[in-house]
Formats: sequence, structure tokens, C-alpha cells
Amino acid sequence: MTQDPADGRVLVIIPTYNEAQNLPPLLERLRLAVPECDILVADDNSPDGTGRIAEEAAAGDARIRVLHRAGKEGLGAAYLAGFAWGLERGYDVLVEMDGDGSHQPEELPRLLRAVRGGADVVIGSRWVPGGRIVHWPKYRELLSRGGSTYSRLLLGLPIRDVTGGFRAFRAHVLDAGLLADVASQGYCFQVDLAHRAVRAGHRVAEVPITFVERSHGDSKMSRDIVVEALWRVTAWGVASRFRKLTRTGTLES
Ligand SMILES: Nc1nc2c(ncn2[C@@H]2O[C@H](COP(=O)(O)OP(=O)(O)O)[C@@H](O)[C@H]2O)c(=O)[nH]1
Ligand SMILES: [Mg+2]
Repeated sequence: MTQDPADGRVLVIIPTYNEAQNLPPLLERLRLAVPECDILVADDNSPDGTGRIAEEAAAGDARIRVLHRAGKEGLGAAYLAGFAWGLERGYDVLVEMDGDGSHQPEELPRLLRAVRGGADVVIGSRWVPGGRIVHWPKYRELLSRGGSTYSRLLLGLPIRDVTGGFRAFRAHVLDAGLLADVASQGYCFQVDLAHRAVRAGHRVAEVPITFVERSHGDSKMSRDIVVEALWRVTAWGVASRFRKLTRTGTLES
């Protein structure tokens, strides 16, 4: 019998910037919820000492490793470095998970089950039936729902939670072709990956999650991140419409 990738080695990548209070309880919960996974913390030299705290956790658990990056370069760059680290080491499944406790480790087995069920990419989704948000301010909900709907319609994606960052990928999805020239830095990195995965013909599934807003520290969401997402998604949407039109010949005659 061939081994299913989801029964293989799983690497959970956690990007962190100033998550000193959130990281230790998260690592404990993750260890309990998915004892067999390895964990990579990708820290951007957090001023609050998150990198040192991650090292302390790694000293007591051989399955935790820390990628120290020179400075804050955004979520996308931290994930790209984490993916490269995991792919070099032959992991079968790579998981994205926030370091502030919003993504619940106890729900990760459900994502991994969907990988085992045949999906190439599994998105933990707030906006499918059964998905929930807890303690999120109304403006964040509206921004997130609006961002997902805009991206879904403009890019023609069969995905409800396009911006969600709790995901599991079969390793083969994250090949050099898929990741070539990814320039998105902030949260539109997630839209970018979803768009690329759908265009490459991978099977993308969503499973409902309960997203719990952080109780410590600050969100790194900023106006710049929203503006980046808006202009990039709009540019991709226009480009893909243009491609469709030229394919059908409507622009050529
Ligand atoms: N390494 C790294 N992690 C980041 C960066 N920006 C955000 N993060 C992490 O990405 C995750 C999600 O960020 P968060 O601020 O909670 O975003 P929100 O949930 O949308 O408000 C958290 O674990 C952050 O620490 C960054 O520039 N570098
Ligand atoms: Mg958060």
C-alpha cells in the first residue's frame, strides 16, 4: 500500500513578529493536538524577544526549530523562507498557522484529514457554513469578508475564505513554478497562493474553523497591507480577464 502524504511528515510554520506572550501557550496546545508534527517558528527579529522565547521552547523539544530572520519583511517573505526550509528537508505536508492563537491547534487535525481525503490545499475557513469568528471587531469582519468576496469574484476563485491563513499544503503544490516571482508581502500573499493553486489545477478544499481574535499583543494589519492587497488583486483580476478575452479572440479581429 502506498503511504498517503498526510500520513507523512507534517511541518507547521508559524510566522511571528512580537508574539512573546502568545507563542508559548500556542506551542503547548499544538504539541498536544498534533504530537507528531514538527514546528518551525519564522521570527523576524521581534523586538519583544519572541525569537529568544522560541529558542527556549526549541531547547526542550527537538521537534521545534526556529528560523531567525534579520528584520520585519512581512508575512509573505517569512512563509517563503519557511516553505524553502521545509521543502529542503522533505516534509510531505506544510501548514501555515498564525502565532497569536487565532488559529486553534485543536482544529488542525481536521485540516490534515481533508488532505488525507484527497485535497492538495486545505483552507481553514471562516466563511463556509460552520465557520465562526470570535471577538473580532465588526470593521475587521467587514474588511475580511469584503476582501474575500472581491478576490473571489474578480479572480473567479471557488473559495469563500480567500485571505485565510490557516492552511495545509501537500508539498508538491509548493513547487518552484507555483512560487516563482511571488512578490506579495502582506496578507495578499494568501490570496496570491490561492489564486496560483487554483490556476495550476490543484484541488482546493475548505473546512470550517473558529477564528479567535488574539487576546495579547497587537495586530500587524496596516493601511499599507490593505492597499497592497487591493492594488495587487485588482491588477491580477484585470490581467486574467484580459487573458480570457484574448483567448476567446474577442480582443483580436
Ligand atoms: N515573521 C513575520 N511574521 C509576521 C509579520 N507580520 C505579521 N506576522 C505574523 O503573522 C501572523 C498574523 O498576523 P496578525 O498581526 O495576527 O494579523 P491579523 O490576524 O490579520 O490581525 C502573526 O503570527 C504575526 O506575528 C512579519 O512581517 N514577519
Ligand atoms: Mg491575528
